[in-house]
Amino acid sequence: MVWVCTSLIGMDIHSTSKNPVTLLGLGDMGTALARAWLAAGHPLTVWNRTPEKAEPLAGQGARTVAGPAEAVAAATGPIVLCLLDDASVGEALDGIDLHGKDVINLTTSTPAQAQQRARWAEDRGARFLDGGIMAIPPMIGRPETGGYIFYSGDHALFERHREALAVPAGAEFVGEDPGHAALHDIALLSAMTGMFAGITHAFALVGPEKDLDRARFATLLAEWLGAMSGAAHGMAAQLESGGYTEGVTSNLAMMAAANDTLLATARDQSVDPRLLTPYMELMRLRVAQGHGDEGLAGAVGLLGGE
Ligand code: FVH
Repeated sequence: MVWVCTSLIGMDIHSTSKNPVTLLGLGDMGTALARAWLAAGHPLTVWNRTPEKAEPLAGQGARTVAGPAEAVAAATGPIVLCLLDDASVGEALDGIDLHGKDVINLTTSTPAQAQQRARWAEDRGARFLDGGIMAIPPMIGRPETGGYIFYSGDHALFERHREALAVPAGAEFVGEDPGHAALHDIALLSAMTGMFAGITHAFALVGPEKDLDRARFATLLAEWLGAMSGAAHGMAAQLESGGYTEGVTSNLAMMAAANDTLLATARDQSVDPRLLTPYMELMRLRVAQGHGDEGLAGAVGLLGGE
């Protein structure tokens, strides 16, 4: 019985000793992050340029401060930035003493901006991690949705705050180069953009068909895209080995020929093919270079970036 009581007291102490978090930026994403940390019992200090956005969080237990300098000065744990863009980070923290502080920037940035922001923070005596959020606000604080955040930069800093960082979404460290989280983030968002372009074209194709069940079509579309997304693994293996014909089941020459059927159908349905043609042009070029027996990996080099 004595042991049980001690154990319960121990649990109690633990639950009230969560790492304090300071959060600058209470837009849609910042507010979702704030709610997740509050729900998990982390003491939270918040600041937002437009102070009214902090009021509901104050009612839920957050401490609000009047300005970013006050928030930073009071911070004893991670200072998380979730602002509109890199320029707003510079504006919000301009002239503020960051010496000895742990700065974690979840604002979407380019890899170059993230690297530059890391140098900027370190020049001011701060430790720095950059993050790229792979989630939308309703996914925050709900692990079952599969949202996560890429982190890169100071690995020791990531480990120090790992528990707090894992509260809003999964925490995935992708390297000590501070630009790597943004690189992963932007690469995945770019792939998503291509996918949305394909979905847009598909709905335009079936658009005039009055008797088509769009909900059923959407299910088929999502399942097909899911099945085809496995091609990423094959491309990665070929790019690693340099053997672009290894294990090819659907070669480029066949796909380029099928593209003519895709374009003819777009024409018949009076659909503008502009979302597809740049990629088809790349495939045609690779075939014209004599690589019709390859899969899609050879097209990567045509875009540069090597
Ligand atoms: N929302 C989403 O779906 C995406 C999911 C993936 C990651 N993004 C990135 O997260 C950053 C914040 O996004 P957000 O959704 O919170 O954006 P907004 O609701 O527009 O809020 C923007 C906040 O930034 C503040 N702000 C803007 N400029 C300044 C400035 N010069 N100085 C200080 N703060 C600034 C703004 O303040 P206010 O307008 O309320 O006064 C908001 O707090 C973003 O990088 C996304 O790409 C979200």
